[in-house]
Amino acid sequence: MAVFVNQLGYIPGCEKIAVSTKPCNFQLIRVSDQKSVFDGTTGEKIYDESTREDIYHIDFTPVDEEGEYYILAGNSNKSHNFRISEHVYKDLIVDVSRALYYQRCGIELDEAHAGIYSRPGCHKDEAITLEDFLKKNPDPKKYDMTGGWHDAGDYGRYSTAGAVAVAHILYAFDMFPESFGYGMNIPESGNGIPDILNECAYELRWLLKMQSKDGGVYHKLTGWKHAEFIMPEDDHDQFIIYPVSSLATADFVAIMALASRVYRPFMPEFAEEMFQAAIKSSRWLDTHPYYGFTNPEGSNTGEYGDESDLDERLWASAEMLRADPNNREKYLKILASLSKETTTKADFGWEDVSGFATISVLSDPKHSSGVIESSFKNDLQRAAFKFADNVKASGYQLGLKDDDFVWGSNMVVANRAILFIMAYLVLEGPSKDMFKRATLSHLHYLLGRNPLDVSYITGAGENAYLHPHSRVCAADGIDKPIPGFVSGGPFKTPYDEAAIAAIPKGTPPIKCYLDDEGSYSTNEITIYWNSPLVFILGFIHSNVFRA
Ligand code: 9MR
Ligand code: ZN
Repeated sequence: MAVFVNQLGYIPGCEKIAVSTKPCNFQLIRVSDQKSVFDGTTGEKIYDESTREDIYHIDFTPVDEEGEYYILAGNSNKSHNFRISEHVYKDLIVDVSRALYYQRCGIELDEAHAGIYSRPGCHKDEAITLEDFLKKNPDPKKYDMTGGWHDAGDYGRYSTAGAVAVAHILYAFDMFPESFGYGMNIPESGNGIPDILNECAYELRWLLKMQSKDGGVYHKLTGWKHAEFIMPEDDHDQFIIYPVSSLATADFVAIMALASRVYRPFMPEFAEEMFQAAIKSSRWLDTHPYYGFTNPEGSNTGEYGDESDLDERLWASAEMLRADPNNREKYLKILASLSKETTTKADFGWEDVSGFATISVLSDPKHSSGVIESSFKNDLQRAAFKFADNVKASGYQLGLKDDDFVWGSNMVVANRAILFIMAYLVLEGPSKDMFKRATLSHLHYLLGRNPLDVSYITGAGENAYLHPHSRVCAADGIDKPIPGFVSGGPFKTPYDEAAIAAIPKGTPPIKCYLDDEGSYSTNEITIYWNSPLVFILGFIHSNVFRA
């Protein structure tokens, strides 16, 4: 039998549940003196659909005393050690934020900030356009496109992915500013600006370079193929500027508009530059239809294709409405018409960004409970209750069904939590508490209370995964992975050779995971799998969570 816990631990005053695979008596043992401070019996048998197994809850909610503990189930089965503490996720929010610093491209990560993971600046060579690349133009125009965060385990940089990663973070900062007082020990630390904004500014400055002269935004900046498993400073493949897409342009408008209002009090000139950039690209959107993106034949870097740009345009109009009060009528009209289109208004990933419009509209202090607001609120309510039903039916208290275990399912987990947070903040009534519990249960899953007993965040917990698919982590010669990286997690139809070979056919989706650096489809890292954690932890450390 086995007992699964959140390996970092639990917050006093909140529900505390571990999952046992067998019914049993249990004791909660305090590590300092090995004394049992609480005991009991597992609850009723629960059939968990995701594993096709019966599981049992070990509920020790009444214990609020700060300390380090483990669960002794039966007479000999120990869980991992974990803490009960007000501060149990304090280091985690710093680590998941700082992980982005380690993704910085084009700048040396010096020892003072990066410690054992220091490395020289990378990808400083100039880039050329796809057209020149394909024509093999002997004298192509060269562009300085340095900067930004490496997207993931690869060294590409992609506009839509970057915008989404920054969005999770800036909305968190906007809504829960009191949670972001922490220093991150990055080069800008101590400049009087919250470090989380310093870090995001690094990505935003690069995104500004992705805007073309006429306002359209280039979809991505990558090599023709992914680099081998080498350090980024050793990768001198030609970087290519791929064409403009309306997806990238609309996301760009949204993120620049959002950033302009968030940065205004801290960096007014930068905020103004972003505001002007948003206006320019917003005009481009007015006069251009959908432009998608597909990889040219033979290129294998990320695609981030998307058949509809309505959700991106919805988000852009919601943010322009807030950033540009002089043109309120214009954006209100666009928002009203787009909000009637079919989008979920409840997701926060690179493909479906419509949930960001929901956050934008419903977190606006000036929002007026008008017709548009109600439509956003209704969609939020519908989605949140639907996923809450999944939580109730799940032994692991998870709002995911088999089909949700897509490539990067841990983002689905995290984004469900964001939806529950929004429901908690916006909806009134007796379900509020349930949404708060569901938020925490998704964090518990990511930190080890799952059927694989693994913490999906490097360095967080006794059994944290060790082998992220990350070129840097694989090539740096250091055993210990950089802390704070969220793994993509189980994928119902593993795609890479390592995972296909290791995971038997018929394995339930929630267990289709391999902690192997070759497993890019179940164990990669990306900036936008980390960023939702900043939102969730920002909420947990906020005044509203404590209220
Ligand atoms: O996160 C993306 C996932 O949703 C897609 O299913 C997958 C395949 O298209 O691509 C993922 O994004 C990858 C990107 O294309 C390139 N950098 C690494 C990303 C994470 O695997
Ligand atoms: Zn680089």
